[in-house]
Amino acid sequence: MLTEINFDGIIGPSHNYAGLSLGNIASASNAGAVSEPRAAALQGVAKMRANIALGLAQGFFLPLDRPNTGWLASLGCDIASAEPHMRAAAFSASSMWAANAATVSPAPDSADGRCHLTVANLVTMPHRSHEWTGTLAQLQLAFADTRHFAVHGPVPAPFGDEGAANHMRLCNGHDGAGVEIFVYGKAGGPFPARQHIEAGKAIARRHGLAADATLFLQQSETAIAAGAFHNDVVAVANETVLFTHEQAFENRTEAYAEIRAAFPAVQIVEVPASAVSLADAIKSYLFNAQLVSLPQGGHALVLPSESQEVTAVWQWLEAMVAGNGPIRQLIPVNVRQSMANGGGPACLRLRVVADPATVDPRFMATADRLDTVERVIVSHWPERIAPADLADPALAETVRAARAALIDALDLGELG
Ligand code: SUG
Repeated sequence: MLTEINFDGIIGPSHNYAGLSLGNIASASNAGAVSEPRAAALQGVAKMRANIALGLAQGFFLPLDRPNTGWLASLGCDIASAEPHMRAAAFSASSMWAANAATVSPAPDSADGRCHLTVANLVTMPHRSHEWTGTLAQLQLAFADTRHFAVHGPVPAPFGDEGAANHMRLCNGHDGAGVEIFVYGKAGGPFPARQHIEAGKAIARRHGLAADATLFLQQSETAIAAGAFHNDVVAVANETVLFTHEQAFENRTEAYAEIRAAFPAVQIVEVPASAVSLADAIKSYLFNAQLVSLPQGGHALVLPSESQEVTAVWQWLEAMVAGNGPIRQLIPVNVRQSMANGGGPACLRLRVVADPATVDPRFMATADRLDTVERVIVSHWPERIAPADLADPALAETVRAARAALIDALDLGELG
């Protein structure tokens, strides 16, 4: 039975605030702060547990091998000799944001009836550009059953691809055929547009998507310039619902018309700029929510607790759920450590529509396996990392030992 499984990136032991992401306001404003990797990872596990309690299928990916000394070596340096920004790039725990791991086309959308995954190249940000090799290794292991899955390597540079963060899917039910929307950027004011239209087109071809069920829409320059470095900071879709800020798309009227033509059943829930400014949307991350179908029917928004702190946002959301729309429930979650680097609940997960029985069970989250993960986090994850700690060889050792302990506890030695 095909169902939506959310694979969360377990927040890695090297989680730190290095201000590496130009155009990501939270990352820039928390640069140099002291991080709390242990608390961060426990917040992530609590989110997974809460989603399981809602009746949702849950999986996880492991942190990557950091610091990435092989990457530094290819650049002619090592941890000791690297300049601070390159050392931080080698240490980054950015693979926690699993929405950027891959673009996923479920089996009902593809010509060969398999679920297709293309690992994201993440070429725009240096600290993220070396994620894909480790991510690909995990995708190939988790989705090794080639009767049901096809895992593709990255789209070649220079076509930037940020994975599912710039991809949405509309459908009548997760297990039926859908319309896939690739949202690309062209310009972002002072900030980079990370997703190239050619990347989306290449993925659509590789995944065997039907032309009449595939859309390419431009993200608005205003949104990127305001800090929406990924489309999932200003819009999210689930089944028939598109929850979006008024200024998410460059040509809003044409974009909505194209969506309606391709998928007439769409319910567009638009938040007007007059009610919630782009600045408040980005501060509160209300759109970086998991819009989920509850087993008992209806949609819920699993959103960051920061949304409750911006009055205009929370008022709008409360009025929305009190009304007659498709989104009926608000579920705030605390992922503050990730949020301080610009990653909300939606960034932390990759949605894969599949039969859970066809996935390598070691990547599926059960209460017991999450207990195991939590035990390793509590015993091995550093409590704090200050920027200067990255130069201390002891931290690299702690981080490596922590990941090794998790691999061991989850019996995932292939990833070692
Ligand atoms: O790529 N932050 C990530 C946040 C990714 C959020 N993902 C989605 N929207 N789907 C990024 O900007 C900050 C790391 C640092 O600054 O140290 C960072 O990489």
